[in-house]
Amino acid sequence: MNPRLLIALLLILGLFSAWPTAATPPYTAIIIESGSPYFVPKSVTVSTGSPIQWENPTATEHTVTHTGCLEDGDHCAFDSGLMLPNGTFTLPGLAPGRYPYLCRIHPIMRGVITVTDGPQLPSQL
Ligand SMILES: [Cu+2]
Repeated sequence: MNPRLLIALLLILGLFSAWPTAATPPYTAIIIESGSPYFVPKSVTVSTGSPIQWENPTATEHTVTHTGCLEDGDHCAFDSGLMLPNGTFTLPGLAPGRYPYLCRIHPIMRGVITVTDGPQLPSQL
């Protein structure tokens, strides 16, 4: 093989393997843990319309419930219902705003989602 062609191929392969989006899931992942801080990361910032997925690798059932769901009226932005062990809950996206949430079963488990109305800045990644 032509050595220049070989070098070009290797460069192209290197570029693709280093492409940051290739191995990144198309959503922000939050892992549930049995100990503090329970939601990892506890605080996330995403741009509007960007999906978020919670994963429950614990041996216990949990919920991901917007605090607005605990009040009267229609301030409930999201409520996972019971998340079984190894279950996941995915939100397709949220309107801009700040969304504190908790686990209905263990209210000590709390996190917060901040949704911005623009593209995510590198400093927030
Ligand atoms: Cu819980």
